[in-house]
Amino acid sequence: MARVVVDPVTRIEGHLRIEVEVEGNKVTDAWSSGTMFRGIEQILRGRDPREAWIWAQRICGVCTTVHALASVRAVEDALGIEVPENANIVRNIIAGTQNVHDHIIHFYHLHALDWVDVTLALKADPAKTSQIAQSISDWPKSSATYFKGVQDRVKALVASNQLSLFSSGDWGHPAYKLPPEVNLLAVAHYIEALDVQREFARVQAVLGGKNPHPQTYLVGGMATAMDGNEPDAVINPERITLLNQLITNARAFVQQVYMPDVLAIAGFYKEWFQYGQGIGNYMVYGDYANGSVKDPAGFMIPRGIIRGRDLSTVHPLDPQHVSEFVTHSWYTYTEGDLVAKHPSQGETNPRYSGPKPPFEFLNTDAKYSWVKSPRYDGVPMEVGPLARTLVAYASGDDQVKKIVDAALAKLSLPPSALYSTMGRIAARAIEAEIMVGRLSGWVAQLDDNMSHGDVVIHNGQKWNPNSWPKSCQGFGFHEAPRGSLGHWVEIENKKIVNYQAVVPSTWNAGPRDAQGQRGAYESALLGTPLIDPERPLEVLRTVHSFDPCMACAVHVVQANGDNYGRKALVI
Ligand code: NFE
Ligand code: MG
Repeated sequence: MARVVVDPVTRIEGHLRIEVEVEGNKVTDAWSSGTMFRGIEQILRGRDPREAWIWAQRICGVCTTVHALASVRAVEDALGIEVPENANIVRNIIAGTQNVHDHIIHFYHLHALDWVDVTLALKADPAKTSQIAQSISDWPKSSATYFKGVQDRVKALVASNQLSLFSSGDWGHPAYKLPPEVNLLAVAHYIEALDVQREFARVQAVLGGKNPHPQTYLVGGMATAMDGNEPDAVINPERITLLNQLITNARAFVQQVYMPDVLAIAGFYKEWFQYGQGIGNYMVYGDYANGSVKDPAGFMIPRGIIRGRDLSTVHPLDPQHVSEFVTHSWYTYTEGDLVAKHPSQGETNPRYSGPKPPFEFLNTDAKYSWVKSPRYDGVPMEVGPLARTLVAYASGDDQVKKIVDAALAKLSLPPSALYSTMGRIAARAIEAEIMVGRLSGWVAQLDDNMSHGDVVIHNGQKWNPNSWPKSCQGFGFHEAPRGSLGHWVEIENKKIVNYQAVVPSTWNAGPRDAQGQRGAYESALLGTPLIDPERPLEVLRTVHSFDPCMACAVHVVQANGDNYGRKALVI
């Protein structure tokens, strides 16, 4: 039996350590540890709730805007504020753009290299790559000359001996299975995706002033002035044209590159539709309201829970049933560390007792992570694009069903294949395709409202704190790229007295709870095959399939020179 330590896990946001026990080339147990503490919940205490979103948004620079949205919604919920339709639409466009942007980055820049061996791209025949590309898509950049050009760029990079971001890959690992030509195709699209994500982020620059961290939120609406006759308004006919153009370009990339690439690569790794199954419970708050965020019936992404992989029933969800354990996390609760607390009563009292330099194993019988352990009715849940796809599929969403069934048919797989590492990757592409399609509808709605003179975008009714109750509590939520996000705020005498964020990566990356139940990463890693425990590429495949964000999950790391560059320590 060997203990394999991967620390830090790279190609994620933030700092994550994974320890696995390996027996007979299979993972027999796993522990997930968030190794950074941020403390934004503490920073929010004592502040004016109207500015909470500015601080909360800094929880993360990858899912950037999502915490601003959850935060304004929490404060609006506490103060009983409904936002105008236009504000809701602009929020949907910003959030939907974030979703698609994030999924493209995840597949190409954070995850692809677990499946794509860049060095093999050098051995490809560009003419054959061109044939493959044209057989799976009508994306115009697909000539042999184009792929030869990409190959030459990679050759020059290798010859320069400055591999930069490609320098510490597991190149040559026997778990890589793509033919050289498909590797070249993926490398070409890796490079193209850099431009695509930069261009698409301009939607946020238009509507939010900048990316990351758009600056146009307000409690009660948005600060994005709409005026059909005003060249200086944030939203005017010229901007509508620009938004449509940016969305059209991104949609072409998702449909003609991202989705075909996912299907092509997945076809070579079909066994990964069995590995990485995980907990089997899926939770979705739901989001993208057509009207009020208080009415889940109108959500584009339906709310609900699936238990034990049973798609015959979507269980109702009530955020009151969420709680967090700190039994195995570096925090203490006033009532002791065996209880779970609802976030409205939540506490963040850090007390580190983990490994000391230069090296110690995690003490997995005690506390071993900065991430808390969220539970629903005491049960661990997986959140994210796969959870959303499954809940929508089981709820009978026609569009989701159609795209999922088409993808499964192409790969000759049953729906149960979705409960897997590759299922998470496929679900993300499916979600991106649906979302990028919805974006133009919201822009059209905005344009239509503007042309009818409906330009109200803020409800300032309760802007004056003297109109607030002496004390109140609120819950704000969002389906962020990585899953269900909740912010809970308590306001007293016009100030925040408690603030708790329970974030998608908190759900997925959390450690065991008081009952010893594993978190989502920990469960998904069980049974993962490892060809070579010294190079645990397969562990990364499953962990990366969740798109970890530890900055979010634990909402200042001790920079120890040794810790840069992923390493696997086998003992
Ligand atoms: Ni920092 Fe995030 C998303 C949130 S956490 S990336 O998506 O909320 O998982
Ligand atoms: Mg928290």
